[in-house]
Amino acid sequence: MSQVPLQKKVLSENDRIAASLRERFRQNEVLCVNLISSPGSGKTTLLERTLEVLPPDSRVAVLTGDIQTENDAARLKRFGFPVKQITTGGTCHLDARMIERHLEDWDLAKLDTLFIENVGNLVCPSSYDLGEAAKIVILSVTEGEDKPLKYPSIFFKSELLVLSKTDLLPFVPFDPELAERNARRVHPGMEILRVSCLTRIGMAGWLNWLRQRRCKECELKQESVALG
Ligand SMILES: Nc1nc2c(ncn2[C@@H]2O[C@H](COP(=O)(O)OP(=O)(O)OP(=O)(O)O)[C@@H](O)[C@H]2O)c(=O)[nH]1
Ligand SMILES: [Mg+2]
Repeated sequence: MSQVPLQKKVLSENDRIAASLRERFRQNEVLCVNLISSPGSGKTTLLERTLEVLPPDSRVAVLTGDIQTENDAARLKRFGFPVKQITTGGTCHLDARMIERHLEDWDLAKLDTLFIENVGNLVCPSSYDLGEAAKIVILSVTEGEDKPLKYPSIFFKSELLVLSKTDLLPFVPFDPELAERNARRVHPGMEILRVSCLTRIGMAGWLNWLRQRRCKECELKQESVALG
């Protein structure tokens, strides 16, 4: 079999599992978000700053993906919420089957929000639906304003852009307005938040976005129940 049909088959199998995960998240009213960025843009740090301010009884959990090591899970477990590492052993993205397998012994009815931290990579994760309600792309200010134009797929598919490490703006030649214009050239109307996990400026906006996104998910569920 040539490479193209095989890849199509893999992706359609992934889509089938992702659709069943999406339905399970919907039934259980779980907001699932898929965080995607280049290595080191600040996915785990954003999750650390998020988990540290949540009340201890918050119904959140994290699946964090990496090619090697359990480092990110170890960082995130300190906050007391359920966290699992998915180690891909070389694969440059998470796929829906990995998510399904790692959810086997978690009761989704006990969750409101599931964070998925994808493997650090701006390309491959964009092709794999994980059943999430929203993809979120993180771009740090040390990466260059041109990245939305060079890696358009993930910026097009993501609902939200988090421009991270904004505390470094005085020290790097990076024009945030240009980066945002580039993101909106690829994805008109894209939501954008500027966040520094160091100073925590912008964290309130991020937490508010999460809250509102969760409300939207619950409203969609109620609408679909009302429609029968
Ligand atoms: N100055 C500054 N540094 C940050 C910020 N957020 C993260 N960092 C630093 O950036 C580095 C990488 O952060 P991580 O959160 O590990 O990045 P990641 O995206 O999870 O990395 P991978 O999982 O390896 O892809 C660490 O040294 C963080 O301390 C920020 O807002 N400001
Ligand atoms: Mg990480």
